[in-house]
Amino acid sequence: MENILDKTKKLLGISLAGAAVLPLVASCGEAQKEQKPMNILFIMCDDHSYQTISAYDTTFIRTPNIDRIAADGVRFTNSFVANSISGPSRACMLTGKHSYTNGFTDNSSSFDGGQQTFPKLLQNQGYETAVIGKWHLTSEPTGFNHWDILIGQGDYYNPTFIRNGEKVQREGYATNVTTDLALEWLENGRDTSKPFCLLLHHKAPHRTWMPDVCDLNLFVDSNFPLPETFYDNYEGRLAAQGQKMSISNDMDIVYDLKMADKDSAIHSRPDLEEWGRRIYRNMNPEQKKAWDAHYDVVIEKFKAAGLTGKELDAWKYQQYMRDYLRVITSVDRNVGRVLDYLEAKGLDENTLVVYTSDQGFYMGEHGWFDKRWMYEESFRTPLLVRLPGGVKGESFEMVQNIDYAPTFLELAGVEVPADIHGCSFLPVLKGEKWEANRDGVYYHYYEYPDEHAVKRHLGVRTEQYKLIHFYDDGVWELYDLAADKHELNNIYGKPGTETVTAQLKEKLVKLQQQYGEQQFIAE
Ligand code: SGN
Ligand code: CA
Repeated sequence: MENILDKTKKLLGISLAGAAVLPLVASCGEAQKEQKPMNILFIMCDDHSYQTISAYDTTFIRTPNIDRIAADGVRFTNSFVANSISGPSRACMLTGKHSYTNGFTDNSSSFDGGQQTFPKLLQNQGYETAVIGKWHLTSEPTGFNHWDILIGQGDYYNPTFIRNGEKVQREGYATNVTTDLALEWLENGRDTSKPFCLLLHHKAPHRTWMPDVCDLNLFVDSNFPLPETFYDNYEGRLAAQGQKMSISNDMDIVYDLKMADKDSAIHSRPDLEEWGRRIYRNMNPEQKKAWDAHYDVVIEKFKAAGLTGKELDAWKYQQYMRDYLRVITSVDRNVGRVLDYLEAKGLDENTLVVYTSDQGFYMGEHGWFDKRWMYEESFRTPLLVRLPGGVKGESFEMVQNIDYAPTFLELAGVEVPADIHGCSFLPVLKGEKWEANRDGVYYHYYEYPDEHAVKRHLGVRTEQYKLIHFYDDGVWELYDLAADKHELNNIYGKPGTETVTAQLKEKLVKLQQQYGEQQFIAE
């Protein structure tokens, strides 16, 4: 992907081609009265990296359907999350508030559904609202006319959903089934006299990256180069030294990489191995047949090769990437089905379409899979937004997932409540100047101790710098993103950084005060 900071220099570089901005709020004037209200289609995947969307980066895969949203809308290059993990990220989006305020700080939390959310405010405005797919907030959804959600993380094959409180198991592959349910609701389920807001939230491509059977034979001959930082030694970064998300050391051969051979000759971590086999047992005979036809061949080759050391690392990386990209292929195909539906029904003319992920993901950078860190690959998240009549192009504004709620509200003509932390980026979509109400982007991750062993941290990012505080250990990190895009060189405490450090700490404290986070004021 191109250097973001080079691009940032071209700030405000949005193309104004086709920028006939529609009057969005039907409040005054004849023309506006005839304007149909805007629907909202909010598509989100789980763990989809911007590295694997060709509108961002063509290194790995082509995603022609997701790219349709970018081609007709805005690609946000500097799009960030507030807390890089599923439940917290979703809670930030629903409320427009940082984790400390919305109360959902890590995946063991339960969302307080009594609080203000954008679906509730849209409902009050006369919208028909629905959430279909992954929810992951423990408590039952509130503020939706219709909900049909996966249980917890959900399963890739034959998943059980909870439809308005009732469990229903559905045969098929999760991404297809979730899309079917969304199309069914759009076609027959909703009250067509009202504008709609549909949250279509896929489980894919979450671990363990299980492809649809029809995509198993894709990428078999592809060989992806290891990222430059694959063998990072984490020098100068204490927290990174203790993590457990390394492809070499923590990715399981059977559970993650599907080497569950029939004679059990391959052994892995017993608990994970058992989970891997259980997932397989959940498939129907037809699915198992297709699965075996593909993986049995890979398993035999893998056993015969007897790989160790760096050869084994490289094999794991290829296997991981192939499965991940197969899962993305299915996501892209299903995004295409939904966009086609909107076009066929003429709904594309008055539907805002958003494509995003609950956070970014590591494609082997620093040797990792997973997310959680404030480092770029997991702090950033894809964000493509198509506003009918809006501008097309790329925006370098630093937006965050707390901005989605106010954007949707402003679009719907709802006054944005003053307690929302985010800032509507609707002006950006309309090609207007954006006045964000923040001084840098604030981040706070809380989930420790837990799987992958990422220490709690908070920080601030500006266009050029990032300051991170691992507060339980009193450790600081500072990166100059212009000089060190891979964040390998922690310059905190180095001579010459005193002024910038003091400025960033001041910004951090200011942001904590602005967001009412009193808990961890930095020194
Ligand atoms: C599961 C995964 C983890 C992942 C978390 C959080 N393990 O616990 O690898 O980090 O979800 O992911 S697994 O063995 O169950 O796959 S999140 O995106 O839902 O927050
Ligand atoms: Ca996720």
